[in-house]
Amino acid sequence: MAQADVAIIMGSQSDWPTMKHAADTLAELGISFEARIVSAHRTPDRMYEFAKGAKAEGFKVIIAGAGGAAHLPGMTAALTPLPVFGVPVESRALSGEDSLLSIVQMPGGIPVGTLAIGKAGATNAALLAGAVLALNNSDVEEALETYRAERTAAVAEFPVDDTN
Ligand code: RP5
Repeated sequence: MAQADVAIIMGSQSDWPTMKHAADTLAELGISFEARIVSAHRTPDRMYEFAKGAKAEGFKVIIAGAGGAAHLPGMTAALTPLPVFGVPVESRALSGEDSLLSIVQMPGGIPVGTLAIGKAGATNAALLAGAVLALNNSDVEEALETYRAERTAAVAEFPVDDTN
């Protein structure tokens, strides 16, 4: 069984600077995770093995990030009953619009919960994973409440002049 509740998978090492935001957010919420590089087109056998075995390994949610012709989240979702959240990584050629459209346009029947391009998407994927886990875990529920309360408290009521 996996020691972690959430699997963060990504197509390439180059996705890590984006996907690290998901990892950091899960860590802040006290949620266990494991990050792996699993490419749909460079390591298809690894992808198949991972996705087929993810539930049996003990994972409860999968966060999948990929860029360009981003097949990884959809292919993974096709191979597992676990919820899959897709993060479009900002690509060099098309700034992530290609990634977004590749991930979000799943035909009806195999869902991928698709987030925003880049850092915001990676962060929110972790928060959504947390919301799923919180249904059966009061520690995560509390951590999510604290996360929101801290961000609410950090918003000043009035704007100030830029000091630069
Ligand atoms: C995708 O191709 C990866 O998810 C990555 O976003 C993109 C580019 O990969 P590299 O050429 O940087 O390895 O598979």
